[in-house]
Amino acid sequence: MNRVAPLSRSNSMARCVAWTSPWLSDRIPRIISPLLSPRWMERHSDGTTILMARASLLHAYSTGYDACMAVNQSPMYNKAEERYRNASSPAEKVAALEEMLRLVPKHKASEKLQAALKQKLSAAREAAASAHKHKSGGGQHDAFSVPKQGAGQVVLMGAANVGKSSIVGALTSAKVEIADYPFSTHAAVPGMAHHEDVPIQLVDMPPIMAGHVQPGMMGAFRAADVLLITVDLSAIELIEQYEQCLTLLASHGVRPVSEAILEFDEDESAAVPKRAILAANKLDTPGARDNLDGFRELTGCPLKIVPVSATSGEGLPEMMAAVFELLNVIRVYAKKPGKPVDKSSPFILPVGATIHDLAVHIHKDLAEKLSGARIWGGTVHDGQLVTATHVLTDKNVVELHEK
Ligand SMILES: Nc1nc2c(ncn2[C@@H]2O[C@H](COP(=O)(O)OP(=O)(O)OP(=O)(O)O)[C@@H](O)[C@H]2O)c(=O)[nH]1
Ligand SMILES: [Mg+2]
Repeated sequence: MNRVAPLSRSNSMARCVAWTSPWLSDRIPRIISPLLSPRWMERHSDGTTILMARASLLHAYSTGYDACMAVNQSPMYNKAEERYRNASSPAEKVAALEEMLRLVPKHKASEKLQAALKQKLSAAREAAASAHKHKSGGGQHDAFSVPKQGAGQVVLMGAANVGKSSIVGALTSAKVEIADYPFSTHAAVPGMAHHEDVPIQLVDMPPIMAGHVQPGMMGAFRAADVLLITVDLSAIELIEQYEQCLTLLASHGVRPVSEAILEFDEDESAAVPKRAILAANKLDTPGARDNLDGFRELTGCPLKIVPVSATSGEGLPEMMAAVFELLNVIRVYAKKPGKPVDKSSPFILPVGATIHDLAVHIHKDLAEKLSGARIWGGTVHDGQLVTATHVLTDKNVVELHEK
């Protein structure tokens, strides 16, 4: 292992990237040294180069180099980091940090990152212990917390009467309360919807009021994988409904974005990006399409807008497809050698997951015994033999091989 670039100026430590392309390895040190002040760069005997530098700079730089970003931390680590950023309790922070520490690559280059994680973990453990001591037993804080199921959790957010419960009712078998008077929903009501064969959890919520939510609701919005901000295309207050959601999120340090890949700010006090879609409901009502045009024009809403009608069902499949795309996950099917593929329940993994990640997901022991795999679908030849580091794509069929 040769160090390529020595430690230069001290810099706030951020993120590791690694790449194996010799082309990149030759050029990156030369191009980035003046730009990034790399903290550390190493070449490993397997051809991997590891660089640690400030995340924001690295991102700006690496946009021209897909290969570089593609191997930036593991997708499992990124998921855990996302859970950490969205944690609404010290206990959730502890769980996410433990996972991040387990998943961070154990290289010399990541020693600083490991140390920082350990420091955060011990602070979070202390906070969790003191929160436990002071817990009054009311459980109020968790009143709206719903255990996640399926490929991702989508929490509905919006003013009264916009049709949140109607959307959940149209897509799931959950017993939701639908009424033409406001505040008909009082609790979080989960239900399972589908995009093709992928189960996705929808959670109906009580309405938000200007600048105010019931205790615990904000925690549910933070914990969501995707927020479905819902507005009513027939309402005079259409724009206000949208702005109320934005204001509430902003006042709690949350910034909705329709991007599958989240870029967290190094500064932990900055607003946390949250994946969100805008569901413009009641498309079946008179004048709804004109109102939608006006809404787009006047708000310049940067979120992905999906026009839907919970009543007629129009737009709901497109909305679920948009949610699936934003969840940034893939589905893969497992197959035993000599047996037909089991398509009844796909495995859901983050985009960028490898054969090894799939094995870990199924069972830790399986990952240890893994020798490689045969895969079908996507860009590979049917039945192609691949190694554990092969990156999976949506709808791959995988036959794991043990040593
Ligand atoms: N025309 C039309 N009416 C709808 C649609 N979706 C919901 N509604 C009606 O709007 C009213 C409110 O619907 P809900 O689903 O209860 O609204 P909500 O957002 O859950 O309301 P709260 O629980 O009070 O926040 C009901 O009368 C629904 O039948 C739609 O797509 N088209
Ligand atoms: Mg409701």
